[in-house]
Amino acid sequence: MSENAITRRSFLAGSAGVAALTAASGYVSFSAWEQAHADDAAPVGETKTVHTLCNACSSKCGFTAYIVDGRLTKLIGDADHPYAKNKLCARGYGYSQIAYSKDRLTDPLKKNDQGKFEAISWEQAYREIAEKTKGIIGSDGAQAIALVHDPRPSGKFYASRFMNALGSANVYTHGAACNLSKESGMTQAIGAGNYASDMANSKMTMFIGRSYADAIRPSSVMELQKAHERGANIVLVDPRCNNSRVFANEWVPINPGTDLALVLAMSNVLITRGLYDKEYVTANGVGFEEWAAAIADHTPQWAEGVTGISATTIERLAVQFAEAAPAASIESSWRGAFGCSYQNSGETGRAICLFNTLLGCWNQKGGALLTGSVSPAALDKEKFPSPPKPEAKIAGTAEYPLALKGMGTNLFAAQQAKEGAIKAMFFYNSNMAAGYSNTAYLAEALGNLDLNVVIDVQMSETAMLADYVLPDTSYLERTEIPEFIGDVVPAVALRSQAIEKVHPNTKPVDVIFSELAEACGVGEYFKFNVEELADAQLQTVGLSLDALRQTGTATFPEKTFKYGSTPKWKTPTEKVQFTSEACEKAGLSASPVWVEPLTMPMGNELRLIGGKQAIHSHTQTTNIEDLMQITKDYDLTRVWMNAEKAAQLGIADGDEVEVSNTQHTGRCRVKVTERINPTALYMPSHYGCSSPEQHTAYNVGLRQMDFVPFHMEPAYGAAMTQETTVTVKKVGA
Ligand SMILES: Nc1nc2c(c(=O)[nH]1)N[C@H]1C(S)=C(S)[C@@H](COP(=O)(O)OP(=O)(O)OC[C@H]3O[C@@H](n4cnc5c(=O)[nH]c(N)nc54)[C@H](O)[C@@H]3O)O[C@H]1N2
Ligand SMILES: Nc1nc2c(c(=O)[nH]1)N[C@H]1C(S)=C(S)[C@@H](COP(=O)(O)OP(=O)(O)OC[C@H]3O[C@@H](n4cnc5c(=O)[nH]c(N)nc54)[C@H](O)[C@@H]3O)O[C@H]1N2
Ligand code: SF4
Ligand SMILES: [Mo]
Repeated sequence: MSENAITRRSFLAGSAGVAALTAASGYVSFSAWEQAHADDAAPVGETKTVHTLCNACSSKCGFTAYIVDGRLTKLIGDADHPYAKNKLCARGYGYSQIAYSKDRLTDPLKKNDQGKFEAISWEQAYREIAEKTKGIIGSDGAQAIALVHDPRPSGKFYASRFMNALGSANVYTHGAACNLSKESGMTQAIGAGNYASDMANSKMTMFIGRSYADAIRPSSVMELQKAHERGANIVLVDPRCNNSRVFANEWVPINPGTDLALVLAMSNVLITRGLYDKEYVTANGVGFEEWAAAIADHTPQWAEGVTGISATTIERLAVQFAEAAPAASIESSWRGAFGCSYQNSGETGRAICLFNTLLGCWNQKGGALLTGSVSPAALDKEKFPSPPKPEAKIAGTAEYPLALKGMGTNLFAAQQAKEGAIKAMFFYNSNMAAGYSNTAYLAEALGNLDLNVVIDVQMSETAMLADYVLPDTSYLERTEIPEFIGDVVPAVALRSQAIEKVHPNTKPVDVIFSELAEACGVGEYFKFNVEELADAQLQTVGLSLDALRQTGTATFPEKTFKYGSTPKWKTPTEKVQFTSEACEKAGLSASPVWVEPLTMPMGNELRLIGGKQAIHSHTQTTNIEDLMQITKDYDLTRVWMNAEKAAQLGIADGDEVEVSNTQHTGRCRVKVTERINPTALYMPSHYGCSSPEQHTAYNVGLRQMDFVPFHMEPAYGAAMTQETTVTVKKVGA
C-alpha cells in the first residue's frame, strides 16, 4: 500500500468491527477509527481541509478531507450532509485509497493487434476515437452509438451533452441492473420512482428486500436505529435474515421472487375487511374497483402456498398496517427484491405503491413522503448553448416501453451491439461487463463493437474489452458540478478537488468529454470549464461556487417539506393509477396481479440471490487492499445455505462446494445457517473479479453475474438478475 494512504492499523481498528458485528454497531467502531486517526494525524506539516463527496457508492456522502502536506490523512463525515450526518461508512473510508492505488490507470491506452494495451498520447486517443465515431455516424447514423454511465455529478451533465451533441439519444444508466423495474413500476402507479418512509415518526415500516444495515447509507441506518429505539414496528421481508434484523421486530423469511404475492394478499385483506382509507382512495385514485376485483382471489390462503408465509401472518401484518395507518408504509426499497430481479419486479413496485395508497399514508406524518428537490434554472444560452435534442428516442423505447426514459435499458443496447446495430459504445464510471447481466454474453456483445471506449480509474472488466481506455482522475482529485439532493429539507452539495493529481497524465471527466467533443467537431457546446458551469448553476439558486466550497453542503430551508399535503400525482391521469393504460398497452395486466417468476427452483435446485456486504460496493471496492482484507479475515466470500437443506445434501458448514447451472460452474466455501430460506442460495454481490490488473481483487470468490442468463424483464427491460437457479454439491462427494 502506498505510504500516502490512510494507515492500515487505524483503518482496521474501526472497520473490522463493521464486519464482525453489524453496520450499526460499527458506528461505535467508527468513533474508535476517528479517534485512532486523531492520534495518527497529529499535524506534522501544512494542514488543509476540503469539503467534498464520497464516490464509493451513489449516495455521494459529504465529508471533510484532511490533507497534511498534500497527503490525505483523515475523512470525517459532514454533519449537514443529508446522507452522511457526521458519519461515513467503512467503504467511504476505505475507498479513499483508490487515489493512491498501485493499480490506477495512469495513461490513455489503446489495444493493439495482439490484444495488448499500449500507452498512447491523449492527442492520438482523441484523434482516433473521433475519426471512428464520425465514421460510424456517417455510415450508420448517430443512433449507432451509445453510452452507459452510473450517474455522477459531472458525468451526468457531460456524458449526456456529449452524446446529444453527436446526435444520439442513447444515454443509459446502470439502472437495468439496479432499480429500473422498481422506479419504472412505481412511476406507473404514482408518477414518482421513489419516496421516503418517514422513519422518525412511523408506527410501522415494512422493508421488502432492503437492508439499511448492509446496503448502507449512514443517515438511513441512524434513522432505522432511532425508529427501533422509539418502539416503531419494523418488519423485514427477506429470504435472508440480513443485518438490519438488530433493529427489527420481525423477520419474514419469504420465498424469493414472491413479494408481489405477499403485497397483493395484504391488499386483499385490507379491501375485503374494509380496513383501507376509502375516502383517500376515492379522492386520489383511478381504477380501484377494477384492481379490487382483479385481486379478489389473491387471498392470504392462496399467498401462503406461493410465499411460504402463513396466511395468519399475512393477515396479521395487514391488520397491523391498518392499525398503524397513516403513520405506516412499505418502504420504497432499492434493488434487492424488485429493483431488477424478476419477471414480476416492475409489477411489485406498482403493487407496493397501491398498497401504500390503501393506507392513505402519502405525505402523512410517519407515512411515505414524496419530498421535493431544488434544480438549477436554465443557464445563459450564449455561454452554455445546449445541443439540439436528438430526433430519435433512446433505443429500446419501442421494445421496453415502461423503462424510465432517463435510465433506458442498457441491456437492449448490449443486445444491439451483439447484433451489430449499435457499433460504438462509451462507458463512464460503469463496469457493465462484470455486473449488469450474463458476463459471457456481455463480453461477446461488447467485443463485437467497432469502437469501445472506457473511462475509468482502474482496469475494470469492461475496460479489458475496450479499444481505448481513458484514465480519469480519482474523485479526490477533481471538482465536479453540484449535486442537488431531494429530502425533507432539500440540499445541494459539492465535490471539490481535495488533493493534487497523483498521476499527472490523468484527466478529469469534464475535460475528457469536452476534449473528445472538440475532436469530434462538436466542441461549441463545451466552451466553459467545470468551475464556471458549477458557479453558473449555483448562481441560479442563490449560491456561488465559492460559498458552497466553504460549507460543502447548503440547504434550502424555505423549501422544507410540509406534512399533510396531497401529492401532485405526475401520472397521465394525475391520480394514483390502480389501472394503467401504458401497462396494458405494454402487454401487462391493467392493474397489478400475480405474475409468476420466470424460473422456479425444482427438486434440489436453489434460487441464486445476491445482496450487498457493508464493506464493499458493487465491483469497484474489492481491489482496495484494506477492504479486501476484511473480506478475508471474516471469510466473507462464502455462499449461504439453509441448515436443513444442507443436511439433506450432506453439506456441512465450511465445506467447499461446487455451484453450478447451465451458464457457469464455480467453487467456494459455504456458510450453513438457519438465517436463510431453504429455497435460496445467497452469494455476496461483490466478488469474482476477472481482471488480472486488479491485483488484490483478481480471482477472489464467485461472481453472481456469471450464473445469470442474459434476458430482460418484459416491458420494463431490467436484467432479471435472480431469475436463475443453481445446484450445489460438496466438492469430492
Ligand atoms: N454496502 C453497500 N451499500 C450499498 C451499495 C453497495 O454496493 N454496497 N450500493 C448502493 C446501491 S447502488 C444500491 S442499489 C443499494 C441496494 O440496497 P438494497 O436493495 O438494500 O441491497 P441488496 O443487498 O441488494 O438487497 C437487500 C436484501 O434483499 C434481499 N433479497 C434478495 N432477493 C429477495 C427477494 O426475492 N425478496 C426479498 N424480499 N428480498 C430479497 C437480500 O437478501 C438482501 O438482504 O445499496 C446502496 N448501498
Ligand atoms: N457483480 C455485481 N454486479 C452488480 C452489483 C454488484 O454488487 N455486483 N450491483 C448492481 C447495482 S445495485 C448497481 S447500482 C450497479 C452499479 O454499477 P457500476 O456503477 O458499474 O458499479 P461498479 O461495478 O462498482 O463499477 C464502477 C466502475 O466505475 C469505476 N470508477 C470508480 N470511480 C471512478 C471515477 O472516479 N471515474 C471513473 N471514470 N470511473 C470510476 C470503477 O473502477 C468501476 O470499474 O451494478 C449492479 N451490478
Ligand atoms: S454510503 Fe458509504 S460508500 Fe456510499 S457515499 Fe456514503 S460513505 Fe461513501
Ligand atoms: Mo444500485
